Amino acid sequence: MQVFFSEDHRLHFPQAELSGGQFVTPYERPSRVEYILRQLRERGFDQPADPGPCDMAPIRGLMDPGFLRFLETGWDEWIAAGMKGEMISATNPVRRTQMAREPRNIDGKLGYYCLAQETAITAGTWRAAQSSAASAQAAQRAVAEGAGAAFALCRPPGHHATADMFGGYCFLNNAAIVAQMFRDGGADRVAILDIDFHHGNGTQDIFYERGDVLFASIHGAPEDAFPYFLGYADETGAGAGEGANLNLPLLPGAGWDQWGSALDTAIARIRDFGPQALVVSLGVDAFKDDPISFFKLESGDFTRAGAAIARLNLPTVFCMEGGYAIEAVGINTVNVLEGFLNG
Ligand code: SP5
Ligand code: ZN
Repeated sequence: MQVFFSEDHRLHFPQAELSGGQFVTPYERPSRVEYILRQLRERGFDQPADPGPCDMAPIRGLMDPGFLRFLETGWDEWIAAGMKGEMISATNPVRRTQMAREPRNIDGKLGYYCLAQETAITAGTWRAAQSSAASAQAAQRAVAEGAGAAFALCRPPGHHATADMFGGYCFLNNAAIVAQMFRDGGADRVAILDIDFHHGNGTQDIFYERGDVLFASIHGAPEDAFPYFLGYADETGAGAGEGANLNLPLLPGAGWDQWGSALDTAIARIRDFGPQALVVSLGVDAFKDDPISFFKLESGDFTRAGAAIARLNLPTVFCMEGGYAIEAVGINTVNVLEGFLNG
């Protein structure tokens, strides 16, 4: 399986994450990928290939122009305004406020485009986000050209980012970009399977009213888990997208019995949908020792998940998402890929 990865992820390394009322070292940190690279190497995967530059055309087609402008120029504006720290949002549009007017002030703009304050923007964030999307795009091209599957070792992750908001450690929605590229390349229907512990609110939102991209997600129930305000089972899609959104929320403590059976449900729905390509939002934060999550998967369960996904027999792009039990992130990620290859 081809692997795509850019060293430019290192340009995004905020010092601060607001967590439990304290600033902590961000859970989503550069060293996560070292553990994944090491497992790939030790277990005989191809040397990761550099993806080359990010193609902004498919991204501009999917994302809000004001949001992209903000990501591109926000840091310079922030510094020019005399701000001293990382870009951490303090004021957001909420119930009964204006949702459609971008403020002129950079602090206002930051709040306008932010969906969760744990995520800071720094000088190199935009370039890192582009390099992450570039890996996803290179994986898509490889699969479109006939590779059965490819792994995009994306960092920062993507599935919380909407067309017009960043947060949940995400800036550009890599899985959504890949799905759209498959559509643009001639696939009539594309499925996205999101196995990250957190609900992929951004991906769901981007495709919610579309019937050509199925989104299926297994995640911590929104009553109990980030991103809290989306991910309920009764969100089934709207308009042309009615029936093309499947949320499988699970309660704290869910292990393989429940998670594996939710995976079977998601896979059955994907099979019924009849897609020509599959995108997997591959988070491994459903692991039992994950510091910010509450499922109980064992490392071996990730191998079983990969094997189950392989039974769909579809051209597949894996995009890396979350996973914060740092020592186990590589093992669990590569278990999914190996389970897929042997499945
Ligand atoms: C890609 C991805 O996995 N993003 C996850 C973003 C989660 N952000 C906030 C999580 C808040 C959890 N707080 C737990 C505190 C543990 N001491
Ligand atoms: Zn996650």
